[in-house]
Amino acid sequence: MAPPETQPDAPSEDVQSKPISSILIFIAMHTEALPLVNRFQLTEAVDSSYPKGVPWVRYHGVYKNLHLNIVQPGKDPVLGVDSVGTISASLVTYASVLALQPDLIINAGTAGGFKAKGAAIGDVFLASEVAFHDRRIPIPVFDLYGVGLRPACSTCNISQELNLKIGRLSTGDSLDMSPHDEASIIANEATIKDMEGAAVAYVADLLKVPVIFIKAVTDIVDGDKPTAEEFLQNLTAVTAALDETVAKAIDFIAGKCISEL
Ligand code: FMC
Repeated sequence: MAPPETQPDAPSEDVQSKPISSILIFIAMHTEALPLVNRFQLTEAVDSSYPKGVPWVRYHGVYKNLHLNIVQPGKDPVLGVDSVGTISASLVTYASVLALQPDLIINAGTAGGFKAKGAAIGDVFLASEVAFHDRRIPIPVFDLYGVGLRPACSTCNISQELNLKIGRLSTGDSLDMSPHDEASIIANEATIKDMEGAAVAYVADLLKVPVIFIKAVTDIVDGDKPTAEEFLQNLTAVTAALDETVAKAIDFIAGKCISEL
């Protein structure tokens, strides 16, 4: 008789039902991370678990019995700006998961939102699924690989408790949106758009760690303001909303297991 069909990719029952004790929080920009670092009084790690010389930054501490690690890709060594985007996000997440073995990953950050799909400036979303919009490979099956659609860990209780909007997140390596990207984002049925989420999801899937995405809207992609201008204008205020929500989410998570999120 054939063995029963299993879902090898789903987290094991043990992981689902054991209290969460360690959370890895990946945040791309220092401005987004700083309020949380201060709120939880985290200290910067002098890290031997990362390769020597990388700009990656890790803050750590304990809050309500949870080991919290906020990791950032850090400043580009030549240009001195935050290393946003998918490549650094996946590298830092990969190295951090191997070193820290977290029970849960949270990717927190800002995002563009589509007003046609109900997003407004300052809204904080939980992503239901994530996908890429700039990996177009028009060959059967490779097309699906390029899109890389992955579900986030189920977060019905967090979204209810915190009253958060839910939507699909689409990721690409550009802040602006080309017509090609726009078509892919529409095909992805995305409500929000960022530059890291689907890359973090790829690593989380690879290493079998549940992941959730908390994204605050800094700019309206289908509005009439230039994205970069609107993003910079709203970054500080929206980061405060992100900080509040991530803090509430961590309070909610404390003492719970993955299946209770
Ligand atoms: N499109 C793509 N990314 C972003 C965005 C938008 N309209 N608004 N905010 C972001 C996020 C990205 O994930 C980056 O980390 C950063 O803010 C912009 O460089």
